Amino acid sequence: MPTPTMEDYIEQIYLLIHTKGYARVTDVAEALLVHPSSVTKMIQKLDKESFVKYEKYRGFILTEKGTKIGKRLVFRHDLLEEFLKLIGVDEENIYEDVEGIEHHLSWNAIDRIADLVAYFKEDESRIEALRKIQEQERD
Ligand SMILES: [Mn+2]
Repeated sequence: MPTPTMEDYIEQIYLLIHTKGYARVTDVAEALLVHPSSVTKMIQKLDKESFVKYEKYRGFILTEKGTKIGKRLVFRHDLLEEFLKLIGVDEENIYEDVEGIEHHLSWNAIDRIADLVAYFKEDESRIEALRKIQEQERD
């Protein structure tokens, strides 16, 4: 199991590969606001655990295992953003909140949150009912 920090790296590498087609040490450093030397160190660690394949001077790619996990991590991040938005969390808090909680929920909890998001999306009136309660709370 990857640690929270490893998860952040795998998630960013997956995103970079899927938006730019490749991930370089500098891109990852920029995305995670860390020093490139930290990225190199982490890439070596991820290589040891078979999440990436690191080739000196040629960069690195996600392995099949890394890609599979990266996809789940991005899904989890996006789902939690959708969930917080749905329950009415202010836009400016959403990204930071998700970054703060995403590593600390079980996949069981993630699946149940996915059910709840699906429940709300299935019928728009459910969201409206929630908004009504929230308006009453504010008065
Ligand atoms: Mn994230």
